[in-house]
Amino acid sequence: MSSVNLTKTSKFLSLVLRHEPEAIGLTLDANGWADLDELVRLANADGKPVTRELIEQVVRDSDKQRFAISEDGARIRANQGHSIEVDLELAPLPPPATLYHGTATRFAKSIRKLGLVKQSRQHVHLSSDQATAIKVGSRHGKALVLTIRAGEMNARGLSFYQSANGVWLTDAVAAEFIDWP
Ligand code: HQG
Repeated sequence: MSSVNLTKTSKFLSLVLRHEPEAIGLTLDANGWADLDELVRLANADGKPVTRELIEQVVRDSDKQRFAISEDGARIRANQGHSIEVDLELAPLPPPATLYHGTATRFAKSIRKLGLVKQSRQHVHLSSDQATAIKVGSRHGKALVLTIRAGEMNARGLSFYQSANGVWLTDAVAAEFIDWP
């Protein structure tokens, strides 16, 4: 299978499992799971020629492990990144002392004023390494890596979660917890 096809399928899965299941008439349960056979059927009915095998390959090979298939193979969900409200049943976890957030320089002024807000997603996304933050930030423009004093936030009672694919999540980051380069 060509990588173009895999990327296209991954983007399609992100769309229907994180943002717009209704685009193909799919429904997710409260925890974000979709029936895999139903997803394949509805996708094909909508002119997206995907197969269960192709989806399984995307899930297996995804560089960021964006999706998970249930143990019985019947269901699929996105590990993080949702804009629709789903409960991923993540337990709060003490974060490392510092985490990183990749953004773009054009957002700096607003972030200095408001801190980090989750915009359309369910959480603010943070990474434990700077290289990931640079990649995430570059999607929006000239990358800017902010250092987040996560340990201090946690000590003040703010919760952190880690998605199944290792992304750190929190509700918001007040400006006082952000160190600038
Ligand atoms: C910015 C990808 C102005 C924030 C990535 C970011 C990630 C503000 C943008 C995942 C702001 C939101 C999420 C404020 C935050 N003023 N701008 N007060 N507060 N922002 O795409 O973190 O490849 O919703 O800095 O790898 O970029 O899709 O979030 O630039 O893990 O799996 O608002 O998406 O994963 O952008 O990316 P996004 P994100 P996938």
